Amino acid sequence: MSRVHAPSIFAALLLLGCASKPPPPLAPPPEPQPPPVVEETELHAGVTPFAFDCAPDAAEECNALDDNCDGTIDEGCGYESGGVQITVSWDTGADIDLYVLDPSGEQVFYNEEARRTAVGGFLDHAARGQCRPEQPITNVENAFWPDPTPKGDYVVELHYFGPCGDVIETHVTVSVSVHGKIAGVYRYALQPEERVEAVAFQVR
Ligand SMILES: [Ca+2]
Ligand SMILES: [Ca+2]
Repeated sequence: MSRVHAPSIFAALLLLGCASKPPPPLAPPPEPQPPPVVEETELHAGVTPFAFDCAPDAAEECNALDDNCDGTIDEGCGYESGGVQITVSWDTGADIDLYVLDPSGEQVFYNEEARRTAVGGFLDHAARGQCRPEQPITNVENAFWPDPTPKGDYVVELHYFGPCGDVIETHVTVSVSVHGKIAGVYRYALQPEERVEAVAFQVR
């Protein structure tokens, strides 16, 4: 005569209970979000949109331009892109600094304690022109924000910190990429010691 142990009956009942229980409803898939859009771009007097002519077969250079039209600025140069990427370059040995006020209300810039903001902004490449000629890529600064793109206001400020040699006007290029697309390319002739809110835009 076979014996049935109490734990076996318990296990069988448990299995039966599980089998008769309807599976929990699946969570609905997340609603697809519309891609972010850039609105209300404002340019400081003297800042001009630059119709840069990219080419898909071009080599990507470290120049604050999306040479190969893939929507990412300067990939391969050692700094990052993301939900938002803002890159500046300039054409002299001057020390030019990029400041960006972002939707958190904080500003990223070169200072070690100001390189990150609450919404993930990060100035990951600072440069000092010919003041630090030993530095790699001396005339590009780059900041990026992660995906999903933080929504809100961005203000791009440029500062001619020091000439590092000849005190001369410096032509600065600013490129903005949002969610993998170039949102704008701008140029401005920055004067020695000038500090200017060059470009402002909203991401919605
Ligand atoms: Ca590119
Ligand atoms: Ca480039």
